[in-house]
Amino acid sequence: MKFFSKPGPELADRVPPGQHLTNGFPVLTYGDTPQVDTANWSFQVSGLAQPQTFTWDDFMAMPQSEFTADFHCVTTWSKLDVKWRGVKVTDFMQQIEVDPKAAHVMEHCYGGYTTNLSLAEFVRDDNFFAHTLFDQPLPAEHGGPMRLVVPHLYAWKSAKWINGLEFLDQQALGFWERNGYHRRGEPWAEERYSDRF
Ligand SMILES: Nc1nc2c(c(=O)[nH]1)N[C@H]1C(S)=C(S)[C@@H](COP(=O)(O)O)O[C@H]1N2
Ligand SMILES: [Mo]
Repeated sequence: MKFFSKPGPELADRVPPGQHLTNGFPVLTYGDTPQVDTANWSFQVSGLAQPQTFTWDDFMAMPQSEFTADFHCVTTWSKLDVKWRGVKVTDFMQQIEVDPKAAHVMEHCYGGYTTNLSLAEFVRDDNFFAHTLFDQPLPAEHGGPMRLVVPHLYAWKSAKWINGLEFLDQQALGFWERNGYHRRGEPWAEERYSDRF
């Protein structure tokens, strides 16, 4: 059986250079899968923003949206048309007060994983917090109960088990970014590895 395929011409313009399509949904986790239930889940806003803590119910009370997005892992697999449900980043941003000096964001997770992006890359219409995958509660191995999805960047920016955002005036590096991966990670530009090594 063939799991990875070369895209046909009709899909080729959706698959970034050096990527292959997969029909399954591989799990890519560094370390153990945290087990977090929604009753104990909490989400912290820190750094250059009004400090705030959100519960699961707080997130469920925000506007809920459906998303279909392509997913590109830097290890060269891409999955097209992943169906999610959750909260748009732009809707979430209505709930918080960010200092005008903030220009970067660090995503924090249960388990200690971090990943960074600029505020402009974070606050986009196509980014979202996801709690549902293909009409099922987001499985723990895919980041449940809640993950961020940033479709326009390599998937290591899509933090699983997300539990906080830290707003920063300067760029800081997250886990993979400190370990040789690109600070931005745009798949169409093949920003895979850091140029500092
Ligand atoms: N907390 C956390 N988030 C993470 C990771 C991780 O190891 N820990 N791996 C990243 C990487 S490299 C990828 S490709 C995607 C994979 O998501 P998936 O396991 O749902 O396919 O999650 C990203 N988010
Ligand atoms: Mo990845």
